[in-house]
Amino acid sequence: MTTDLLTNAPEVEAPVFPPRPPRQGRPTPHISSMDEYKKMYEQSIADPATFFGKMAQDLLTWFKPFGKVTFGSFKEGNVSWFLDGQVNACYNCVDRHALANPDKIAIIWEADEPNQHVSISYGTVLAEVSRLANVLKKYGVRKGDTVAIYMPMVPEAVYAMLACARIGAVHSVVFAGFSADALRDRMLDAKCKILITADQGKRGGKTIQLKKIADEALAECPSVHTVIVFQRTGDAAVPFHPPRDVWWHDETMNQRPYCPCEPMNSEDPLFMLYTSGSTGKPKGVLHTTAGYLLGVTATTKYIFDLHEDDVHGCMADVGWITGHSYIVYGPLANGVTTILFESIPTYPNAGRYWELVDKHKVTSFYTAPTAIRALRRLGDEHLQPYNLDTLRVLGSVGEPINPEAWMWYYKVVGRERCAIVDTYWQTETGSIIITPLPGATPSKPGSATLPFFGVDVAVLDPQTGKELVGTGVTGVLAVRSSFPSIARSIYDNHERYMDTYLKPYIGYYFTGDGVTRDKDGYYWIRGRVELDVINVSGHRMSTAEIESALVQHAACAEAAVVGIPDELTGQAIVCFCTLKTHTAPQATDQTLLAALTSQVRSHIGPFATPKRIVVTPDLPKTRSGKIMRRILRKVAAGDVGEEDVLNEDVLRLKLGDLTTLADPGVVAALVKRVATSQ
Ligand code: 6R9
Repeated sequence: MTTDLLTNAPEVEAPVFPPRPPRQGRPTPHISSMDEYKKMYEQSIADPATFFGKMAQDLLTWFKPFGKVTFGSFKEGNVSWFLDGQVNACYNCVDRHALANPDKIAIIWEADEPNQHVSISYGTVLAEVSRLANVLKKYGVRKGDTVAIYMPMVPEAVYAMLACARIGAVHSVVFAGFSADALRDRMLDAKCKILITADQGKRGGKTIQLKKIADEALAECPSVHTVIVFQRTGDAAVPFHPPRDVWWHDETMNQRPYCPCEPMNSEDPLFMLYTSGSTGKPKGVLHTTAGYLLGVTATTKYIFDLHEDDVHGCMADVGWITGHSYIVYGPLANGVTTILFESIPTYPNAGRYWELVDKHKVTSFYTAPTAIRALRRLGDEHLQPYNLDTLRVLGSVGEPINPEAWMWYYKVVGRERCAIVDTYWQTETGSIIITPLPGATPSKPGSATLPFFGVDVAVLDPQTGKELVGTGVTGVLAVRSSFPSIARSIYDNHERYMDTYLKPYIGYYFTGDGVTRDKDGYYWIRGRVELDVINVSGHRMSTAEIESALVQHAACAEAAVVGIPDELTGQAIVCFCTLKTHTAPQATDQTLLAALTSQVRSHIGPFATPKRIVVTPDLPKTRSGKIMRRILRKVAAGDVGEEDVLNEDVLRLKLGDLTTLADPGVVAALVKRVATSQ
């Protein structure tokens, strides 16, 4: 394991911001003191069965009560919660609110163009979800089948997820920024027979050709027999191939607006979502029904401090886990109003988020550090015209938030009156696991602070796996015992689940992140400990995926990809490629560089666009042939200059031990290439 990210972890000294007292007329926070948090946290660890048993009864509606609250262990890989209970996620997110209060607004859809929005009641959501659920049944979808969803940010994307949940189908949402190849691989892996998509998507004034891309993917997915196409734009030129393709509007129009909910066992799968790991093949992380639902319901309630009339604005895309948990399942299970935002923070100008907050009276707002940094750079004047007074909680997710961005969020957006919640979690944890609680936790800019209820955090020595106890320690972040929303498996590959998460340190769930526990017991996430997973603007991807895209280009012999620090995007992608000999003269050819870039974009998606591609005669390798990414990362980040290579001692100081390099001359050549290529 590469652990140089963890060496020399700086002493963490930071200012402390106590929780803000509630303003006049605002609700008292659910958890309003550190003592209350500590008491509940201790209970949740000492007796999780009682703690979560009660919470599951209080927060969820059950068709049949559960028996044993928790069973299984990380050691065995058989974690399960709320055994033999029967529950339906859609019922909890829609029906129970629609039955009590059908006119209450469930979703506010803020369209790409700023003057368009639609408010949708819980009653309407129930009817629309039911109609689609009946369409799915008509096309043969049954409990346990997987349905692929490749949708833009429209309410129908949410209906599609909930319709699956309603009839017990397992949804597999593929982010609409993914390419045809990526969609194809995911549909094949999940053995999908149905795809729900749209003619086109709109984002930041641009049109995304979803159906065209889907058609390309479908050409190699013969098992998909039905494609339900929602008309977002109605463009007549969009390809449509009956009988495989059917229109959403034609089909739903003919269905009854009620469909009964399938009672699901607590441990039945609810959805799968692909995420990048250390190999090129994405893994379908599998979440089950009751545990996931309880995790997101509880975290949304306590971390965003939701109350009856709140409007929750999570700016993520439903194609990522943040959208699943904090746009769809978490807010709707709590019966509040959730915002679905189709656009981007800078369209038509950098005031878009704040206009949205003002217009819809958003009370909790959730975005990623990359957006916060970009908006901060564009200037405070974009906030001036708007009234942000309704805001109480501001959340951050996806990567560490640097203290400067935190302070800007706190002062300029929150006007020093809002709680900042830096929430740490992963696709695999299903819900937030380390976070402050508004009203209770004193914050430190840059720290995700303390664990949520039931999350028993450990810091391990990466080499020995021994627990590093006490304060002022840095190691890898692990969790000692299971909590309800932890993923149960990888779709059709339990062995990979065990190998990735549960076997590296027996008895623990391994997050893959480095962490420091400071003198006050606060956690500071330090990023991935392995260099093979990188995080660009909060999008997690594996270097192997990008490398495998590059080597599929006819000219590319070998590729090595690294992440380098980037002020705006957190990390940026730098690719090193060697060329097949017959193409070598084109090494700096702009057309070749453009072709390699588009190779990555078309295999993965535009969000994986490399910042830089360096064509080099050779890559640094160990004698056993392993590429030394550690060296590439430092060279790419500009840590080594041309003059440094002249002095062996300086080089050793900057790059570490180079004795395992098969050909030490490679470094000088590399540094030169990086300096001369743009
Ligand atoms: C929710 C989500 C997970 C990885 C995770 C970590 C990084 C997420 C963070 C954070 C520091 C935070 N990460 N939140 N790092 N502070 N508040 O992003 O899921 O896409 O699976 O990524 O993101 O490295 O391991 P996912």
